[in-house]
Amino acid sequence: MKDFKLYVITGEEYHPGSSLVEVMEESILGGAKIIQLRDKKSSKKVILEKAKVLRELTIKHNVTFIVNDHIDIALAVDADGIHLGQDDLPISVARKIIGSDKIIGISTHKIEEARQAQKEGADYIGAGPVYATNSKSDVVDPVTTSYIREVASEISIPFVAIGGIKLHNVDEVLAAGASRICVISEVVGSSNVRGTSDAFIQRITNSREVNHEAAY
Ligand code: 3NM
Repeated sequence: MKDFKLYVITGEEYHPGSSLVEVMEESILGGAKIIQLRDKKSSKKVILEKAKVLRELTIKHNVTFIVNDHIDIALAVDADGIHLGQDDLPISVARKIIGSDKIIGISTHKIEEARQAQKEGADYIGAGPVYATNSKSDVVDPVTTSYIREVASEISIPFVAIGGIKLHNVDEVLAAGASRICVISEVVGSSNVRGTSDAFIQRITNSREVNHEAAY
């Protein structure tokens, strides 16, 4: 998969006055290179419509598009990949359905899950929640930056740090070894979505330079 710094997940409850496409486009204009459609409440029919709109948007901006949970919807709109939870279909089964060219990501909350995901052929993992978050129900306790350190030192596939990450704490997540950040509320709930995305990109870029990582 292509490298990226900022991955933004939809969270429509955070922007009641603005449309999904408007907010996600602003996040892209601020520098997000991966967008994920995550909707735990709507019917499949409604999620499919949102997926079509976001597919169009992400093609327009040459941005990667991932669908959370619904492999059938990901296939129907030709998304770039899917994101799974620990209780979803195993990666091997998802891979059979979606094919070898698509991206499969999975949320992990402990190192054993991260190792397993890598072994099973995940393209990337989520590592979190680093901090407390209101954006996910039945979430496990915060894993803290110590989990980020563990993943950064042991896991070779790309990982995104996620969960409660804000501009005020992102530097410590980056210092712990993350080089890709995933957010919902801090970006999509911002009164300046583009500016907030851009601010994340600056922080990630600075951290990568300090750590002598390849420029993106
Ligand atoms: N997954 P916010 S935490 C969708 O730890 C999601 O796997 C998590 O939202 C995990 O940036 C999370 O608003 C919510 O905290 C992230």
